[in-house]
Amino acid sequence: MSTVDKNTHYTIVGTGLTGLSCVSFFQRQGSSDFRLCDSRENPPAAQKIQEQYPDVETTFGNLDALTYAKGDVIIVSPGIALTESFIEIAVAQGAVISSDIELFLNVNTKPVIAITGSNGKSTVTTLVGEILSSAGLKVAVAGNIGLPVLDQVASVIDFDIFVLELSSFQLERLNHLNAKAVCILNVTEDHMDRYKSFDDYVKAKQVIFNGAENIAVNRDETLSAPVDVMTAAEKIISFGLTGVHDSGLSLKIKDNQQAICCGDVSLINTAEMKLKGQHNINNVMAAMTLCYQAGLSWAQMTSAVLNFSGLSHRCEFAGEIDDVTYINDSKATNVGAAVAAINGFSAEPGKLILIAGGLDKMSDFRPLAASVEAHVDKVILLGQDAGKIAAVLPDNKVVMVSDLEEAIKEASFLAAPQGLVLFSPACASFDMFKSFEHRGDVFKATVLQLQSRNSGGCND
Ligand code: UMA
Ligand code: ADP
Repeated sequence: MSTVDKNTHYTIVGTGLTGLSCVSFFQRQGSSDFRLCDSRENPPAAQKIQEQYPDVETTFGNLDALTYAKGDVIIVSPGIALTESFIEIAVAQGAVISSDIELFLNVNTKPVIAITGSNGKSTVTTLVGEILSSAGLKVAVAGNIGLPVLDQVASVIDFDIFVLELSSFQLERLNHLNAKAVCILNVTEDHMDRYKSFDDYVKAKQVIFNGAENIAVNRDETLSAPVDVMTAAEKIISFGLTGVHDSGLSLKIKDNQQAICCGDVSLINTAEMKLKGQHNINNVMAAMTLCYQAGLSWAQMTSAVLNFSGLSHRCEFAGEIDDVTYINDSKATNVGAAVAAINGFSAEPGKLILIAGGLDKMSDFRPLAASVEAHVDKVILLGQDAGKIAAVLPDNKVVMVSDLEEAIKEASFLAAPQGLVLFSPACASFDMFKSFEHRGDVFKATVLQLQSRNSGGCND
């Protein structure tokens, strides 16, 4: 891979995973014409930076006084809004905004498959990686999934293809991605604390289409398609639980079994999939379409799809107690994800207890109310913004609790035999937990404790 531009001065903003991956990348490239900044006085990684990169120039705290020459590049981590005053000041002085993804694109010569959407990104990204690997390709999976792409460039030297999960924050600071195949899985409200309007959020996602060779469009989601009417139809293959597309995937009944089909050819019997829920059938179709557009045949994909059991904290089985199944969907940090999980299980009336709540991201909870009305018996609410969810639900369906332990205990009292307790919070976790993973781990551990207590174990 070629080097970074040696004639440009770079400012890396953010000392999280992204910022530090840029520092390592510059050092590997033998470039030292950069400084590392963070708008926090004492960012969590300060000591590590001092130890690992003692020679790197750093500025922590207010960044408004930094100066820039025309053409300097400011690499902004995704967690930082471009509306921050120190970025507007940099741009006014002639600095150009860039990102780790753009640095990667400047040096990358391999095909890229890129996935965005409000929900399902990590599931689809991982599955695309598994399908391509099972076909014998050397695959690097990276991006918003928690693996900065520049770190992957370092660790996966001999790769054939990149699979990138991209958030709206990462896309909003790119011009062209020029990917081999891309997909916007769906767009529902998320990160409304970062965007002026839903339209701005939609626009950020649409950047993924710029320069794309192939586009996979989800027929079930209106905001999955390019809004640019000039996009050539031959670039697009659609998939979906509804409708058909000549060369794309659809859902049909074949020999009395529901199957993912291309035309009339049955490819996957959905009952044989380890992934459960309607939304996951849609995710599988997205992953298969992208792999097809990257050059695989449908037949090459079946075993990887059937073997894929999904990721932790996404509609994950957490335990069974007294004939009631407990599902950990802690990754459902927005309303759209929780709605998909509730609808996806298609529980019989009276059988579904939902545990939700946490930190609201300025969401509209009314779509959740519609799903609750159709499928949920009782909603147990916890967390800082529980009251906002309760406000849109009928009083007789709501039980307020103060923590997750109490929520699970309450759910175990309320659940009917053969029922389902779904923990799908529709909110961020940071009011009570370190992360969605921490929140999901607490849920699973508490379910296991209850299971062991009920079966006479001595876990207390
Ligand atoms: N921050 C400051 N000042 C700074 C730098 C950071 O206050 O100068 C704060 C940010 O507001 C943010 C936190 O520090 O709250 C960390 O932000 P960051 O961009 O530095 O985080 P990284 O560790 O670099 O992680 C980022 C992505 N984080 C975000 O987009 C917030 C990770 O996605 C991603 O996995 C990683 O890059 C590698 O690409 C996480 C995420 O939550 C999982 N993404 C959002 C989501 O999925 O909903 C978009
Ligand atoms: P992301 O990376 O976009 O957050 P994940 O694959 O981690 O997506 O799934 C997060 C949550 O979103 C899951 O817990 C599930 O409830 C929900 N979800 C998964 N796939 C979909 C989909 N296709 N449509 C709507 N919601 C989904």
